[in-house]
Amino acid sequence: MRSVHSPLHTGHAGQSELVAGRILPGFELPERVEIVRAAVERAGLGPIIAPAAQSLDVARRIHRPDYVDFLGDAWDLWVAAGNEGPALPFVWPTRGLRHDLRPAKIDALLGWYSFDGGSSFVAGTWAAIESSYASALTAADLVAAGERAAFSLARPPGHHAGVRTAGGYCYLNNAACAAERLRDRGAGRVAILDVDFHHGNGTQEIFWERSDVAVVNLHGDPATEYPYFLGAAEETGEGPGEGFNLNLPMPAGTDFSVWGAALEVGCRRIGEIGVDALVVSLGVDTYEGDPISHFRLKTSDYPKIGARIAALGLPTVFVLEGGYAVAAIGDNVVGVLAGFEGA
Ligand code: 6XA
Ligand code: ZN
Repeated sequence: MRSVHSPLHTGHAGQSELVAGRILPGFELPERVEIVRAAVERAGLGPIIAPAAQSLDVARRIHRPDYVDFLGDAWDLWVAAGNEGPALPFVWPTRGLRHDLRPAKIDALLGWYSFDGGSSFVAGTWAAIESSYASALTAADLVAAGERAAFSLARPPGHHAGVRTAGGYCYLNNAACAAERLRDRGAGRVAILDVDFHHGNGTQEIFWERSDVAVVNLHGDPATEYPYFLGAAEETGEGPGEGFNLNLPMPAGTDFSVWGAALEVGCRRIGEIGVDALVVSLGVDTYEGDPISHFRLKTSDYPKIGARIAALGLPTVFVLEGGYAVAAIGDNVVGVLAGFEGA
């Protein structure tokens, strides 16, 4: 399969995040994608191509247009206000505060357009966001044009990004945009299968009331795991989307014997719904060695995931999400993709 990749992600570096009471360098590093790229090359998975230039039209339908504009403007506004380091929010319009007045100042806009402090901006952030988005749409176009599968080998990730909020290292929801693109190109219904350790709260929010994009999430139980405030089993969608959102939360310590059974449930559900194409939010922070997550999958489990996904028999777009055990991220991601191709 072809992988879509742009070097522009490297400008999104030097972000900070608040971890256990300290501002630390972010976990979501450029080397993550560089290591996956090297592993794709080493495994001979197929050509690595550049993304085609893409308009922001799909992003503006998936997200609020003013949010997309903000992402493009945030760094310049931050610098114009006299700041130098990473742009981080520090105040949010949560319960008890007003949400009906869009603020004027960048310090407040950062909180207005985010749900946590995990998505800071540096000089190269917007170019990286655009390149990750373009990679996902290009991969979707390859699949819409008849390829069995394609891989968006890009960062920043996207599955936490909601209709109007950044968070959890995410800005534009690349997987949601890929699904929308597949719909635009003729798929009647699409499924998104999110196998990242963390619940894809943004993806769930975006498609909550839609039946044309079904969302299946396997993740750490939000009672104890980030993002905490979405992802319970009882959340099944609303209105026309009722029954098209499936959450399969699992406790910390889950290994492949349990996780693989949940994947089976998720895949069967996708089969019952009946879809024309699949987008996989491919996070490998389910790995036993991941520094911020709490499942116990082994490197030898990842090819089995790819093989099970292949058995769905669907045109498939893989979009990279999380995974922070950098020494293993290449083998784990390529394990899924090679397991898919070998099935
Ligand atoms: C909170 C943890 C962010 C999780 C990001 C992630 N600092 N999401 O991997 O899938
Ligand atoms: Zn994750």
